[in-house]
Amino acid sequence: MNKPSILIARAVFPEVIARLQQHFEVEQNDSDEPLSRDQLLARLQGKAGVFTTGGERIDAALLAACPQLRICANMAVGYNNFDLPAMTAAKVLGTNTPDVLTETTADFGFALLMATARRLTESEHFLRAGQWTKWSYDLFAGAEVHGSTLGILGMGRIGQGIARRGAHGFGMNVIYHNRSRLTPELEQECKARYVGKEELLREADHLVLVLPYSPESHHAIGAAELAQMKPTATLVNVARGGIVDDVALAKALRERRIAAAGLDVFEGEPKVHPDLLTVPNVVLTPHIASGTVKTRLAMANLAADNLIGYLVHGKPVTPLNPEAVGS
Ligand code: 8YV
Repeated sequence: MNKPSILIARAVFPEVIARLQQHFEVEQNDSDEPLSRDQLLARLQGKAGVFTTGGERIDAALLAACPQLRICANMAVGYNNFDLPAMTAAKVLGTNTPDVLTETTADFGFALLMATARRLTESEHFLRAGQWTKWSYDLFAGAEVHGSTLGILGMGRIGQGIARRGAHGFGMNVIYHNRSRLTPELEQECKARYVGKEELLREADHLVLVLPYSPESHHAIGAAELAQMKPTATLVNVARGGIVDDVALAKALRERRIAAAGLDVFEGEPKVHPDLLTVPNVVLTPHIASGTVKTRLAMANLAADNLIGYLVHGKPVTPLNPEAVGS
């Protein structure tokens, strides 16, 4: 029997490609460079599945041009690159990679919080530039982490992981806001108290964003929200670019409306707004929150499991819209 054909849209672990080759005719983009929209459309012709990495936009126009496509397997937990209703209408399955990255991403969220509060990169740049000539009482004095109030906006699995680290590891007072409230058991486990968004903004010493991107969460943190935060507060975004209004944030940082920010994601990344590159009180990382070798390999293998599960055995592992295909 002929093997189904799939496209791997971006370079990925060779061992994962080898696994996929056991089941499929595999065409792959060997480069780290994303395919252009036209290249993606051309290379998807005749393919039953595509391994995406979160950057490839799958929408109604692409689906109409690729009628043989049956599954898009994202190597990411976020799937804002998928127009899921359009995929469901076209009977195309979408899958993502939940759970395998939760703890690693929560580790990084906490690392970014600490680096931001304790001014890690700003002080390192100072030292590397040869500017450290003496000790002084307020040299890079930052904000306290232990015992302070940790605010979390978006309390899914990663948000809960960050809450646990804060409450159990650093004795923090954890408050959160989310579309839906956690069960009392989960609230107790995370030692987290549900509050309204305004109270969250007002009370948090450190505010961590972990909510999915959608038109509703676009610029959830803009000038008005930043104005409600404490001037001593830090803001951390490990969710998606576009949730924060980067221009408003750069202005708030420059004017010390808030003390500092830690950003792993940006509007229009990999481009970073030039205003953010020139303010000193921001820690910037290139979307690496899930980036340990073990976790990235687990994510890639889960995306592969979904392709194999659905196209070979009719059963995907982590489907987003199972109703689309009755699986
Ligand atoms: C990915 C992420 O590395 O899982 C997500 O949603 O943001 C990251 O873990 C990125 O999306 C590339 O696939």
